[in-house]
Amino acid sequence: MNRQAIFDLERPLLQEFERDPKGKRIAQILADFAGSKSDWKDYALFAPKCYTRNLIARNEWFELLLLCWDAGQESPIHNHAGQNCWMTVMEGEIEELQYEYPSGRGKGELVSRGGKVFAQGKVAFINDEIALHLVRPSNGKRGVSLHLYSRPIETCELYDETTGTVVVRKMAYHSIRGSLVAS
Ligand code: CSS
Ligand code: FE2
Repeated sequence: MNRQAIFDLERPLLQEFERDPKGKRIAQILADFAGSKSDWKDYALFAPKCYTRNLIARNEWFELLLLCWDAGQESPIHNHAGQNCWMTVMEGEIEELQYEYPSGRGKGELVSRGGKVFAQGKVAFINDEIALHLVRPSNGKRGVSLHLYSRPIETCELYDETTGTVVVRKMAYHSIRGSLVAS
């Protein structure tokens, strides 16, 4: 099997959004990629402090990121700035815990909707109409996931689980197309 360059994923994804802005075939394109041989490991960079966000491609339609989660790392509970988010598992297993979007802001404890574990090659989908969520690797092991946001996300809201308090966070990259970003 030929080794696929991860950067070559941008073109078929872009063609799909130009064909269908809702991206009906996006999940299949990502699942096929997760099952193929690729150079994605060259761009999977971990950090001790926090999971990393490594930019693979960005254009007017979407942003494609490789997220690397060391064992024990997790995202805050967050929303997706009104955008659609697809997540494919490249390595390990990734757990998603969903929470209800509060009808009022800062209105106390968030309501949990439970969780789901995604195995390698599986694709998850979320947006603000579905839920808030927290993402982390499962089974005490590290994990890598490929995330597509359409359209790109500049900021998102973080929610405190016990108080429902919201803060806005500006999204940052750990690396861009393989080059570390100065912090
Ligand atoms: N939205 C989080 C990852 S979980 S979908 C992020 O982009 O950092
Ligand atoms: Fe998310």
